[in-house]
Amino acid sequence: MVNPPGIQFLAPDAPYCEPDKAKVIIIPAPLEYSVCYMKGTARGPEAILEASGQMELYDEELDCCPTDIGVHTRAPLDYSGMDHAAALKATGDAVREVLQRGQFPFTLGGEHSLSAPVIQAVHEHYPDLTVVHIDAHGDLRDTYEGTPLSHACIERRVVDMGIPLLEIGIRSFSPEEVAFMKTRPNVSIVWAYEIARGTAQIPWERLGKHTYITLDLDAFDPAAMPAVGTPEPGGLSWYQVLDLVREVCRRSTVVGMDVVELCPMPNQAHAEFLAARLVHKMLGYRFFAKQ
Ligand SMILES: [Mn+2]
Repeated sequence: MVNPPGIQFLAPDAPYCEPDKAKVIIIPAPLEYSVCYMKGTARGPEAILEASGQMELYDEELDCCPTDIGVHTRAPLDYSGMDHAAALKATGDAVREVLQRGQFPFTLGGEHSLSAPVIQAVHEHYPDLTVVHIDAHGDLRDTYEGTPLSHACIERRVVDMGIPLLEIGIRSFSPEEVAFMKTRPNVSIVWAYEIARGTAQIPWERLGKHTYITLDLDAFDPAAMPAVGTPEPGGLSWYQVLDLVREVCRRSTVVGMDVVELCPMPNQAHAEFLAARLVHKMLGYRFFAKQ
């Protein structure tokens, strides 16, 4: 690995681990190729890492410091000179390397298209994988703007891999996606309005032994998380998202996670702080909330 070291996730006095001793490897993936509306998600990982430096390490809900397990942030992936396909391959390879070393990959985006090669890499290690996709969008198009690699297609690629899919928080869905979803019993969708109205019946029985969580920050309501490329009204609250992640972690062994699509905005800081705290909470639930 020739990239210079980047910023570490968390405060300077956090108990960092050597790359080969850490349980978790944070992978900053500043990918930006197919974003269609607001640009700037390439700066997302760095903004999360910078905000994390201001964060307390104690989790009051779990009564522990989740990062005591050892969290190392590797150098950001360097996509310079790569086309989209090569950048996706490099991202998948980085995750593959982490898994081969027996560590837990947590990828920070960057645009959501990175999740397809990442999930492919995780699926190679865990063939019984289920994907939980928390997002405003279904991302189930076959192609978008002429490419199957788009952020709008990543869950379609997951279905192509034969992986069962549970989508939660969805509120922006195309007729093409509805038609597709209705033919696929392996795809379950929990709409945002069902969660907001308290009528959601989440089919947790769909989770297998191993689960991957991909979390697009536009799943949150734009009031809480305005710094995304395609904000949609009627999103989830902070505690609704936390409860979902905690429930997945209790019911299944989560073997990889990503948080994607932060698109930092000028003159505000709450979006990157939310994203940084979210990563911290997700690690806590993964490693300390197991029943
Ligand atoms: Mn989305």
